[in-house]
Amino acid sequence: MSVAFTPWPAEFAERYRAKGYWTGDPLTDVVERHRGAEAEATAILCGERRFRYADVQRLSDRLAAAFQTRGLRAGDTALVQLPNRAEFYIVFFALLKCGVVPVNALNNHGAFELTAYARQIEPKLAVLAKGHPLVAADPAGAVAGSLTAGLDRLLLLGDPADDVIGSFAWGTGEALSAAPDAAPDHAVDASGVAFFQLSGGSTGTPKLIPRTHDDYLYSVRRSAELCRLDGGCRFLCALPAPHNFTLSSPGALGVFHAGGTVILAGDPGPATCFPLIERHRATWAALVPPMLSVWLEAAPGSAADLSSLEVVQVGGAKLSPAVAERVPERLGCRLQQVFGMAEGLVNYTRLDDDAWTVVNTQGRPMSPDDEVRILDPAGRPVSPGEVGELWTRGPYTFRGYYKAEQHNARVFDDEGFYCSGDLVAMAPGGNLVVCGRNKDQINRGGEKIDAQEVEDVLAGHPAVGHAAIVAMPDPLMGERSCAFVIAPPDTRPSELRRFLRGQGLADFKLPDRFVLVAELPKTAVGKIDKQTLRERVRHGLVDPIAQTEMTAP
Ligand code: AMP
Ligand code: DBH
Repeated sequence: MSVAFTPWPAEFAERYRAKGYWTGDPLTDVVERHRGAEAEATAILCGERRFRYADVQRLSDRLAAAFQTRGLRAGDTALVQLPNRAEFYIVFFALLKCGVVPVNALNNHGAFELTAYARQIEPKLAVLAKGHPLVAADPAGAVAGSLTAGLDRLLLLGDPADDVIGSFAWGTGEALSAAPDAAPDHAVDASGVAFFQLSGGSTGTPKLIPRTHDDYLYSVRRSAELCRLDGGCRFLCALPAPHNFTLSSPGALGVFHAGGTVILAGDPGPATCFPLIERHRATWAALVPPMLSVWLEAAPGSAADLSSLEVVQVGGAKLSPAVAERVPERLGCRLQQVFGMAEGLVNYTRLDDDAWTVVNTQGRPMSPDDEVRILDPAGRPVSPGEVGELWTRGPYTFRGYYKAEQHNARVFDDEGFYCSGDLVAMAPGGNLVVCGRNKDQINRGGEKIDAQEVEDVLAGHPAVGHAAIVAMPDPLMGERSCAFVIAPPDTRPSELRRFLRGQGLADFKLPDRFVLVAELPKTAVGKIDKQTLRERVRHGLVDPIAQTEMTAP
């Protein structure tokens, strides 16, 4: 049994294998390759706990065997939501080793997002931390009922413990049992789906991205090589661990591949991260632009010794050149810009690029076989330097969202190129500059908000006639979200916010600002004219009858 996905056409698969991109190794190879003396090196630092490569191997083997004992089989799926703890990787590798395909939800996703993912994958297993709101709300097993009828195994992770396996318990309270030397019994097909990555989305329904062992392992290996990682790398993982950036660009998996150490941070703020950098002599960190700005403000007055930092990577949203310029002086290290997507294509500025390129561009594709087209609305290539829509295909760019035929028909062309919805221009040297976006999405400091998804939930409120959500420029976050809502003038924005929260929507998706309006502008064909709304927001104009309220940042 395996999970269905849209494969690459045979001639592409053959080429990617012939060129050595796809090796047929499972994604767990990033830890399995470290044997003998190498396996004694520190793979993960998590609070006061240290895990060698040998520990990660043994623990994920035992956990995988325990999953199999409980009846989980290759081709089953799992829904996982864990904080930045070593157990995240141990669970991830354990699932891969028995062919169970996970969705790793971000820790700030709510019941709304989890339910939407569960509906699509119909998981047999959910792995959550003890005290998770879904579990706390209904300990008697309603997680199964609220997520999906097919869920019959719930694994809960307790407090950090010396005995990692012992810190897990089944939802029934039964301890997880696994023999000390247990190992899974399953041969992995590397051309099949390893796990689902999450898309930021722009169509109302969260989309899942099937990533194969072959394609993801290539993206990890190539990223680690491009970033020149070696066993001395100590990577501070401060953004959510499952995010494509921190997982694979080169992220924790790239660091594992190179034999380095992943230092886990519970949050990306300087108060948490600076002491960790000093204590563990961290050499690399990955940040989104707003957090980089916070670090740049905090660094000069901080007593922490940040001198071990060699590279700070920034991605997820557009970094302004003015902020980028300050990195070497304030943090005493190099900057690398990373423009990636969970769908595949990742662009990096190179470590030896000139200062102009590093400050002003979002880098270039990592693979010689990444194909990029920048097209005008008529589908014609734009001239160099002109802005157009980014289309791409390549050895680690997917060929279709999971169970989304209609949407796939819209975002892929006949040749298998995927339209990312980003507006980019090609700078000298083949580097891309992100200039905007052609998708109905708000990028709130790297966190993507699907406008239609929030509009649909909002429309469920009895007082709301219609809602349209657009981006609102913000000096720190880049963008925040502004909801124009047709509702009676006495509607309280705080009530709308409470309603959205009550629907289990992730907090970062709650509109930062509500504007109540009598009607919404329409385009000539009668669609809501978001361009006009964006103009209104940009010029600080709101409808005369509008009621607005700002939320605290
Ligand atoms: P996701 O679909 O959630 O993986 O988000 C990928 C999207 O994030 C890209 O298509 C871009 O819109 C945006 N993005 C990622 N990195 C950057 C960057 N360095 N600069 C500008 N936008 C970025
Ligand atoms: O925003 C992203 O999705 C992203 C950013 C940087 C990404 O997927 C990546 C690097 O791989």
